[in-house]
Amino acid sequence: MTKTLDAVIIGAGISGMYMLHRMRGLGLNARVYEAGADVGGTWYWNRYPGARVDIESQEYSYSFSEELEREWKWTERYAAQPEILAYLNHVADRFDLRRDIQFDTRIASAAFDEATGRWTVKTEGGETIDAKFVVAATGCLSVPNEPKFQGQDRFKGPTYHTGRWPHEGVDFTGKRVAVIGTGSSAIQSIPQIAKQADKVIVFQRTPNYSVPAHNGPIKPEVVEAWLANRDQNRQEQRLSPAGFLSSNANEALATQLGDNERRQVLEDRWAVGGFTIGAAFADISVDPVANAMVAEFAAEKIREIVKDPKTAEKLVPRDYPFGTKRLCVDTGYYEVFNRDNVELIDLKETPLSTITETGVTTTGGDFEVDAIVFAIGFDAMTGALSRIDISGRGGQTLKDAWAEGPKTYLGLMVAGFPNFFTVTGPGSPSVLSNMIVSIEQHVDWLSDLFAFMGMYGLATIEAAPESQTAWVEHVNEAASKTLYPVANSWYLGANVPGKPRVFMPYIGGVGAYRTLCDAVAANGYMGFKLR
Ligand code: N01
Repeated sequence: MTKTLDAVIIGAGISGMYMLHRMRGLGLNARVYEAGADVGGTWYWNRYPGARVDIESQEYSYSFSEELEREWKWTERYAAQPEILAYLNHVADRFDLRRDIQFDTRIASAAFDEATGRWTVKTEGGETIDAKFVVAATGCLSVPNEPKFQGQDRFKGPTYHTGRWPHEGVDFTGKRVAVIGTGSSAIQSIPQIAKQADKVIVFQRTPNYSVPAHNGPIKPEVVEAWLANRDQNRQEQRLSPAGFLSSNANEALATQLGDNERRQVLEDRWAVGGFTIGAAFADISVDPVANAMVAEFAAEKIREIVKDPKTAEKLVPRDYPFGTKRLCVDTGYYEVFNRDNVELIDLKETPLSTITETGVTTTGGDFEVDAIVFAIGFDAMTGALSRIDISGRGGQTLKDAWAEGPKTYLGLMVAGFPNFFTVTGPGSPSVLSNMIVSIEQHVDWLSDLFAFMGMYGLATIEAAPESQTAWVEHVNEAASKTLYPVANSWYLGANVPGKPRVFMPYIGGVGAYRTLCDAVAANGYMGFKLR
């Protein structure tokens, strides 16, 4: 039997939960379909040891309900995964969301019917839903990169992916553990695993820049100051470059400061910790000279912390500018290499050749281990959507439409796919920002749109192909003015073999992007076709 709804929302993470709440407020009959067994999205799946947010807790939360914000008490400067998941469960309870969320249900396909102007959505379990709107709240980093190492199936011990960590946790006591990858997930988990395991061997293909979190209990004065000025803080977040204020963006140019002055700025920010260093100067991400100054400072810090000079040199990034791969925020990452039970293998020097029954073999030797942790990241930004069979006008599939890389108008809609929306889709600030701020902006914008369509009795909205083309050009042009495209990052799909090399997020800034989206809406949804 076909279920009829106003809207299907795919995913019960931070986006899907809020979208459901807003749709209910509009009187729409919406239902969320979620592959996992509970709410939380990213924070439901990523349970690896050490997982925590790297934006300060008071900033990384919903802003739509002041009561919610005032009643929830964060305990740490950077909340750990269990606390964030508890928060999201609290939100689900507080707003009674679960009665409209169907868990353990993966969406298999969504097809637009041109005759009716509606979508037919199918679940993997065989249910069919007829809906006016489909909102993909599928997340930017929700599909783990599949390990594809030669010989991996031979390995006799357990293997884990940081993005799909067992709910019951893993006890590494007495074990020798291989960790493959050195991105944020690895950098957070390695210090924790090393506390427990007998031996940890880190297999690094590309070193990452990481800055200390200086995590600790959240300071009462920080919370008080945030809440005392709550409305203004939230508004400033929404209009800021990256959706959070604690980065404390500096307008000064690194190249115009004297050596001592520049050094002082960097030292101060290193001492504060977190992303502040990424915002130390306005020219870091556009001027190679300024960038090299910050990169050199970071390299000095690595050499200061890591006692063995050979290991330190291996940990210093060399082949991409500072911050053009997502900056990591750590608790004791470089320090972990001073432990006797941690060894670093540089896969650029000695590439990984195979996984064997008992461990990992590189061109430099065999490493026997009891367990392997794959911290190899995600098929980012497009991975979740490319795994659903989505077809729009004329039966065109999203896969085909995006064969050369994702194309959207404002990261919100794809030409030829009416009434199909992507929350924090490619072409929006998304992963270059505080995700919750960007999620709320998209969901609020969509809610206003749904209200508008309801008021005027409109059946469909779609992106005009020419607005999409212009937007894609603008997104590319914005990226090309920065150093970001130089790095082989997941922002460009470079971590997934065969993925088109396209800079996917919009780098123009959260505030500028919001202003633009608001102007589009105020001008009768300029660039969209409404019927
Ligand atoms: O994944 P990654 P992640 N052989 O893609 C290596 C967010 N996040 O899960 O750089 C050997 O960054 C790969 O090497 P290389 C955050 O946005 C947030 O750590 O491709 N190595 C790299 O070192 C983050 O950026 C938080 O050469 C292989 C690593 O695996 C994003 O999620 C916490 C390999 C993958 O790093 C992804 O982070 C965690 C291979 N075949 C994550 N394939 C917080 O907010 C890949 N690698 C705290």
